This record gives sequence, C-alpha cells and structure tokens, in this order.
Amino acid sequence: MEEKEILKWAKEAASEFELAGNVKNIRPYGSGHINDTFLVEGEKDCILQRMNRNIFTKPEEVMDNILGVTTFLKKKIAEAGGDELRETLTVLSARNGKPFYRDSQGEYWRMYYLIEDAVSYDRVERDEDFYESALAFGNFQQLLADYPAETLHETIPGFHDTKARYQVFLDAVEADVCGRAENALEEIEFFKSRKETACVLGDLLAEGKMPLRVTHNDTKLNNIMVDKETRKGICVIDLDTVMPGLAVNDFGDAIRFGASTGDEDEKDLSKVSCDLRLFRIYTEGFLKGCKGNLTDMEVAMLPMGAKVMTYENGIRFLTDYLQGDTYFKIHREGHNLDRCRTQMKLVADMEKKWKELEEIVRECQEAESKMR
Ligand code: ADP
Ligand code: GN1
Ligand code: MG
Repeated sequence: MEEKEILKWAKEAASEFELAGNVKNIRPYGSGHINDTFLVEGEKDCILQRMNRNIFTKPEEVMDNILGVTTFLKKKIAEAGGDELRETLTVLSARNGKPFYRDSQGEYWRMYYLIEDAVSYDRVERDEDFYESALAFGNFQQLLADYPAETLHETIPGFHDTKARYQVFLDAVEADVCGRAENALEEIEFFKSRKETACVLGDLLAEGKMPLRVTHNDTKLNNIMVDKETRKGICVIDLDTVMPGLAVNDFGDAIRFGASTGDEDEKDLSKVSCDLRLFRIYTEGFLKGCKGNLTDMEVAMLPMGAKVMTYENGIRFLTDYLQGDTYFKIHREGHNLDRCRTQMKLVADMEKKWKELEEIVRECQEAESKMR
C-alpha cells in the first residue's frame, strides 16, 4: 500500500481513539522494520501503529500480552515512586473499549502515549547511552522475573528457535521461489558451514542448563527511549515479542545491533566489525541491570548469545531475500541481502575475537560481583 493510502487509513483509525483529541497532524514515524508507526500530534501527542498482520497473526493476543506486561510494570514503577506514564508504554483504549481498533479492511491499529522528551537511536552516538540502554534492558528482565510466564501468548511461534529458523532457511534455498539463490551462493554456504551455531543455545535449554525467563526478545537500540535530559534509558518499548526466552539472546541481539561499528544495512563491509569497547560497555550495563541474577552458565554464554543472535538475524534476512522480501520492510533492492552480509561480517569478526569477548565478560562479571 502506498504511503498516502496508509496515511488516509491512519487518519480514520486515529479518530477511533478518544485520547487523540483534536488531531493536528499525523505523520510516519521511526525506523522499525515491522509495524507502520505514526506520530499523532494533538492535545497530547500519541503513537499510532498499524500492526503487521502478516507477522502477528493473532493481534488480540499480542495486545493481551502487552496490556498484561504494562499493567504489571506500572504497578512496580508506582511502588518504586517512578512515573508510570513515562517508564513503560500506556495502551490507549479505542472508542469500542478495546485496546485496538479494527478497520474495515481487517487491519489492527493501536495507540500509545508518546514517551515525551525522549529519543530512540538507530546507532550508538555516545557510549553512555549504550551503557544506559544495557542497564534498562537488564533491569526490564529483572522487573519481569516474577511475571506469570504461563499467561503469555507465544506471539510468534519459535521466534528465537534458531534451529527451526535454520530449517526454514534451508527450505527457502531449496524452493528458491524468486530464483535469487544464485545471487547468494557464498552467503548460503556461510550459514550452512556454521550449522552448529543454530543449535547451541536450544540444546542447552533442552538439557535444562539454561533457564527460560520472561524476556523482551527484540532488544535493538531503537527499542528503548532515552531521556533527552538525564540520558537514562527510561522506557523499553516494542513489546510485541515479550515472551519466555533466553537472557543471553536479549543481551546478544543488543550487541549485534549496537556494538557493530556499521549500520545494519551498511554496504561497505570494511566499516562493519564488533567493537570490543562497546561490547564491554554493554556487558557492564547489562550485568548491573540483571543485579546478579544470571546463572554462571548464562554469564558464560553471553558471547554465544551475541553470535547466535547475529547468525539468526543473518539467516532471517537471507531467508526473506530468497522468499521475496515478505517479512522485513525494505527500502531498496537487495536490502535484505545487504543486511545479511553485515551479519555475516559480524559473526566472522566475533569468531576472530572470541577469546577477547570471553575475557571481557569474565572481567566484567568479576568487577560486578565485587561491587555487589
Ligand atoms: P517496530 O515493531 O516496527 O519496530 P516500534 O514499536 O519499535 O515498531 O516503533 C517504531 C519506532 O517508533 C521506535 O523505534 C520509536 O522510535 C518510535 N516509538 C514507538 N513507540 C513509541 C512511544 N510510545 N513513544 C515514543 N516513540 C515511540
Ligand atoms: C525487527 O521490529 P524491529 O524493527 O524492532 C524484528 C527483530 C529483528 C530486527 C532486525 C518482530 O525488529 O526480530 O532482529 O527487526 N522484529 C520482529 O533489525 O521480527
Ligand atoms: Mg522496534
């Protein structure tokens, strides 16, 4: 659908939410890959989103999770004397009383308060911001430690089941519906030759060696709002994939995006590597945010989380390229292949720096436990 057309639907949807008040302006917003996001400027600024129905096939369940989690967090934030309107998302009801509006085309729209005086970053601009984001994501996991996990719907089945994703990737190569596999022979080989990476964490989980926790599962830097003044990571957003998962994956996904020296879709691969300084900064913040609650195995597996999440995103981008770009939003031809290549470069670089990554984690853990 063209931008103008979506905007027309967005205006109609906005009017279905009372709190949008007198809408002055609506415009596309942010750089997420999944939902269509709009800033609604009115009496109080809001964020309107058209949920991606291809991906979230049960939008009611997604909203049920988000309401459950944000209600739970608001209580904890209030108890700690925080600002519950800024430190977590606020889901606004539509006129129909539901936490979403379904339009005549069957599309689902939701509205949140805008987190004011805060920004989200697409790349690390200041080390302190990266540290604060780590602290906030670690803390987020701790706040949800006693959340009743059994009440959460699995919004995307097998979301971080890397082994299952590997199989989907193999099937996509085999089917080659767009005839693109011949453009990606090296890339396909790269992931095939590292098949064991797809299995490591799933195996540890199956063997009971790592706990399942309530995790965010999409810890990209731009999924956290940083206060413009205090520069603290004040609000974790994009709660669509809060589900039982692995702590090391939350750590790892943030590293693959934020500790890279290049953008996720950088074409010049000489600019892409895993920055050890940023890796250290994030490790320090995450361990602090987790307040000593990670098991020894989880701590030891933090570098693996980074590698596995990077590998997984690589096969996801490649699979999407092979399948005709039906999942991630793209803005140019070959966009998903470019994204896949940065992930490959990062995986290879992490392999080269493996000993250093492990050493950094050891040092940070030692320093953190001394401070506790
Ligand atoms: P996607 O799933 O497509 O990534 P997000 O929920 O992450 O969608 O939203 C996309 C972007 O919109 C975010 O990165 C952030 O910049 C902005 N955003 C989303 N919700 C809010 C909010 N409540 N307040 C301020 N900005 C927001
Ligand atoms: C998507 O929604 P967004 O843009 O924050 C994706 C993540 C990927 C990421 C890659 C629900 O995140 O899993 O790691 O793109 N989210 C979903 O940039 O698939
Ligand atoms: Mg997002």
